[in-house]
Amino acid sequence: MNLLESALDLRTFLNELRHRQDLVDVNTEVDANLEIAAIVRRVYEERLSAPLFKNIKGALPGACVLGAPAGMLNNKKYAYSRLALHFGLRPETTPKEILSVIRLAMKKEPLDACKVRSGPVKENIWKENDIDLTRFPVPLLHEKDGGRYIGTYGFHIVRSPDGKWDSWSIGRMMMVDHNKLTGPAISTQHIGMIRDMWRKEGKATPWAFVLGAPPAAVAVAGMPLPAYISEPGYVGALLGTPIDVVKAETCDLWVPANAEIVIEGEISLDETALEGPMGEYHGYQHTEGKYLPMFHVKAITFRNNPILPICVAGLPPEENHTIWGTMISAQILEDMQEAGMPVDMAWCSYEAATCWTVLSVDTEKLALLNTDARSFADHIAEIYYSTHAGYLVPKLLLIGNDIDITNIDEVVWALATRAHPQHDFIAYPNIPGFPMVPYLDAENLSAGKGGNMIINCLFPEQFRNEMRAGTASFKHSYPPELQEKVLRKWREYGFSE
Ligand SMILES: Cc1cc2nc3c(=O)[nH]c(=O)nc-3n(C[C@H](O)[C@H](O)[C@H](O)COP(=O)(O)O)c2cc1C
Ligand SMILES: [Mn+2]
Repeated sequence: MNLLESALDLRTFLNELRHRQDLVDVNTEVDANLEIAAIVRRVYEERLSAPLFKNIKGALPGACVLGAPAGMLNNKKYAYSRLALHFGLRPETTPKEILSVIRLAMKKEPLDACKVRSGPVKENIWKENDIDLTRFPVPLLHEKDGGRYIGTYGFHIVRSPDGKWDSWSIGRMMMVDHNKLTGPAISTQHIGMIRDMWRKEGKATPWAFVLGAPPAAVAVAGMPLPAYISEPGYVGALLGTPIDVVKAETCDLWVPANAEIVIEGEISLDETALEGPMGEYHGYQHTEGKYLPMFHVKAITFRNNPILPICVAGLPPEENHTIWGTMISAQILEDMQEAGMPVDMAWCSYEAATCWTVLSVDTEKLALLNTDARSFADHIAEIYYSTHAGYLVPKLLLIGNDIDITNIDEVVWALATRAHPQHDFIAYPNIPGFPMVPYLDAENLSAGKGGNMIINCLFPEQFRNEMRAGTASFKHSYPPELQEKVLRKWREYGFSE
């Protein structure tokens, strides 16, 4: 097992998956026009091994596409193994352990990327007339998408004009033509904040976009770390070793040396292009596109036989849930504990498509606050929605820590049986929220708010660290000796496991 190296290098990551029989090398010819995406969709939905497409109709010879880089597995024990490998963690790692590792890095000093002179990403360099995005196997992901997306699992690199803040962030990139792209740069996301700084100076934003970066770097680029924190330094701290970077060809940005493909250029000052629609993280396919910033390509560098990783967004679980949801959960848990809240776990249930977060409330600590449901919810709302991470996820469930909030069955049970319809569903219509949430109406969208809600699933007794009723279950309704006996004799009774 080569765990740390897998977090640092996509090709090592793939070899490790292959070794575990969690990679399917697809040598049959496939079409980037919908066929690849349909296969990847089925892989997510059936929780199968990641496909590596090696024979793509009409593409640059040797170019490959990797699907479902952080998809889930059916096998319960290894369900999170592909996600865990992004951080160099063993296949049995649980969500709680993943969050601990991510949070530990927040307490460490940043370890800045290491500037090196060259690397595999410079094996091929296209400039000026050589630039042609269409030579890559840029997939059409859903029948009703407004264009082909080269970037669904890649990250933007931008730097503040004063040079103090390097931002790495995942964002989708649609191909406009052979040397232009378009995609979101929302002004509450860091790419948008930094672009606004450049625009204030009347300048286009120097920009690079990285595909096939070290898996840990991709995961961190999908993490809502607070503003002014540079993701590259954080990834270094997370892995205990810096990421090697090389200088871009056309601007003073530094890009991962072993990336598969780097597209560089600038984000236009005010030029736009029609982007989308695209099947999205919440599971819906909108029908209208939007005018979003134009990205001009000035150079492309790539490895021999480049691998393009993709996420085919839609119904969970895909990377908008397994990566984005997990990274958001880690940041929210940190923010809640920093604010002194009695919260021992946070989890964006993948099944809720990154539209709700569950907080596990430590009822022993809750009782010390001597509070009630409404005051507690109001206090949590004030903290949660004001954070960069909490702002992204509109619904928040509060559940006592007798429940394992990473187990969706238990969460549904608590939601259905503990939240009182008259006073536990508390809307916060005046707190601003993320505009991509699918149930927002036109009025909400123009006001930038209206979609936020806390659902209190704590019984009133839990505010005194008491319980309304015991649980009727194998674990709770029988003496431990009897449970042991039953487990010991399980096969003797005639069950196979
Ligand atoms: C697969 C995937 C796709 C994503 N696509 C987008 C996107 O298109 N637009 C966006 O604003 N955020 C997108 N995100 C979420 C951002 O990457 C995330 O909010 C991150 O925190 C942004 O970086 P920042 O906090 O430095 O702004 C995506 C995340 C993942 C994992
Ligand atoms: Mn950031």
